[in-house]
Amino acid sequence: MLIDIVTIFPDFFRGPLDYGIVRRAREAGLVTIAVHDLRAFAHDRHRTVDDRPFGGGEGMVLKPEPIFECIEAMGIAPRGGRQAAKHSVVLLSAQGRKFDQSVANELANMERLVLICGRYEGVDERVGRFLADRELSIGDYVLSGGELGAAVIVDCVTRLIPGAVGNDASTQQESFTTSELLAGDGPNSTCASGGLLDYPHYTRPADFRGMEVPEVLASGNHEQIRRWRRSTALEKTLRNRPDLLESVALSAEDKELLARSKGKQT
Ligand code: 9D3
Repeated sequence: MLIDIVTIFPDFFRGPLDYGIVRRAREAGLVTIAVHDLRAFAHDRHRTVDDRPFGGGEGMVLKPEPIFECIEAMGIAPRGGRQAAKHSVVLLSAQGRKFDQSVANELANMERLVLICGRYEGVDERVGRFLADRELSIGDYVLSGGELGAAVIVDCVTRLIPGAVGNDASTQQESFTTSELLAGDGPNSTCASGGLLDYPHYTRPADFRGMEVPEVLASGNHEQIRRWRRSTALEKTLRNRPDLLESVALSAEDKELLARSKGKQT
């Protein structure tokens, strides 16, 4: 997969994409990340990429010409042929649809993905309407620009490329993996899955400054461990993300475990 990032801060991406799974995926040739300096597509002496908003108001707006010309210079399919070519052009903006794991799955099927980073007060609307295929936000908070969003999307999408993560099963069972993808591995698996938050993890020492690991985990009783993990995953989801419980199919055992934990809530 080829990922192109269009930004006025190309140096921003020295670092965040050079670690862990993304680094290994790049080294293995599973993904190539090309960072493009938008200012290279400005025409004037001052390499201007922004201008004042029509209609007045605060701040500056990224001009359309450098962005259109940058994408046109990259050999991206025209909008009509994007689906067939498996190319996708994404504008990162605070006004976009919210990025989530199902959007990540769609983007991971592309052969080429272009991420345009917004800056200043915004991007000329014609970029979103006539050049990009979609406009994405990474969440309901105000960032200074799209660069962090692009880094988030690169990380999330790269780890979905087959071979990028050592153990294929582990990507399939993470929190937030959509339930469709979990067909064949129902909510009774030992890993928290199917849209619940993950269960708590512990490693040695068994007693750290008097903070003890739950006894059941050292019991060797795999059925009890499975029930404890499912129960704690349900509890944690109820406490931190009750919205997730609404779109998850709970088994009879889940309902029993939840009812029991609701009785002794801390
Ligand atoms: C007056 C309204 N502005 C807030 C000060 C709107 C605004 C403009 C530009 C808000 C944010 C930005 C810059 N943000 C992004 O480009 C951005 C973003 C975000 O702010 N939140 C979540 N995801 C993203 S992706 C790009």
